[in-house]
Amino acid sequence: MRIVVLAGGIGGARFLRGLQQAAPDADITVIGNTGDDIHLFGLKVCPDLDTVMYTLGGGINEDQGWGRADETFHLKEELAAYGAGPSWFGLGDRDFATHIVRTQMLSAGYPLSAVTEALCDRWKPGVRLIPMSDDRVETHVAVEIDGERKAVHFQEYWVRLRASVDAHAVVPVGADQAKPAPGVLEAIASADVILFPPSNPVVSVGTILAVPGIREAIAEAGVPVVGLSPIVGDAPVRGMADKVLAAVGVESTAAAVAEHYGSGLLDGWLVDTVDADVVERVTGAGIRCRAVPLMMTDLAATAEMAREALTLAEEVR
Ligand code: GDP
Ligand code: FO1
Ligand code: CA
Repeated sequence: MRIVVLAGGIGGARFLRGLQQAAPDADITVIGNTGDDIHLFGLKVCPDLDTVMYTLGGGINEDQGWGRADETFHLKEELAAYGAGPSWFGLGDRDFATHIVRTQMLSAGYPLSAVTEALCDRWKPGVRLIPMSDDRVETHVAVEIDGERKAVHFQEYWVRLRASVDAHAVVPVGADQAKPAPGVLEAIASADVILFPPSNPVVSVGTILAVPGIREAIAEAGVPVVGLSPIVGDAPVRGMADKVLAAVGVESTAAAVAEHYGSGLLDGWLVDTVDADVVERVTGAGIRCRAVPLMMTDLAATAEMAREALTLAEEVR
């Protein structure tokens, strides 16, 4: 079975571990979000690609969900001693090596998709990880600070500001000009099932869908498209997804997120058991819906979520 997953960082990566356990023989292609990417200290940092790569490759900091296990921060301290910022983004020594190798390869002319494949040669994540695009896409967030309206990089909004101010708009800068990376449209066209893990619907899955051709390819693939809600009990399980959902006029409920994707894209939607009351509403919107436990507390629970998603896919096929 060929499975395509559109993934952000932590939510996407943790779900993928469960999917690998639930479907050990499946051929899994992950289309990764690169809208979170940022250039720091002359280096290209791809947080969501790295989170997937490290999580599936056994190098992730499990408590944090991002960055490397057993990490140190000597380089960051030395940079700070020179007054070289930003200091609000925690790049560790081990992690730095990834960004150095990536930047070196990009400078030599390799596209990001080829670089990602080379990095994965080390980590062996057990999936094919492809960035959504080789072209530069950067999510910016329009905010108002001290009465002044300005746009900040998504990482600045998320990490430095901790989404403490309202987001007026979320713009994937460059997405309209970006082309899907080699292999993306081919993977979608030959998929048996397409999954939206519990990833951020706006800045992760939404950004991937903003690359011209990807949404269309999914809608035209003619195979089941099933998503799992990242919103449980009217709030994100982790992070501040409610802030970016509000920016696009979507309330933070499992039902509203399903309707935001829409029946033109989604065939099936899993909500948590605490949201069982919305099953009827989602079904009424033309999306087959079921309530099952959706908390990725451990691998067994996550694998069960993946099994439920694949079962729902069979029902809508
Ligand atoms: P990010 O790039 O690190 O922000 O990660 P993603 O975009 O892949 O996923 C973030 C989303 O995952 C957040 O909106 C969380 O609400 C959601 N999430 C995290 N853990 C869980 C969980 O255990 N269950 C569910 N249903 N959603 C989760
Ligand atoms: N998230 C944080 O909250 N603080 C950090 O300092 C931070 C550093 C960081 C470094 C590398 C990396 O791959 C990810 C990192 N993240 C950090 C996570 C990440 O940037 C965000 O949580 C997601 O992009 C939000 O979707
Ligand atoms: Ca992310």
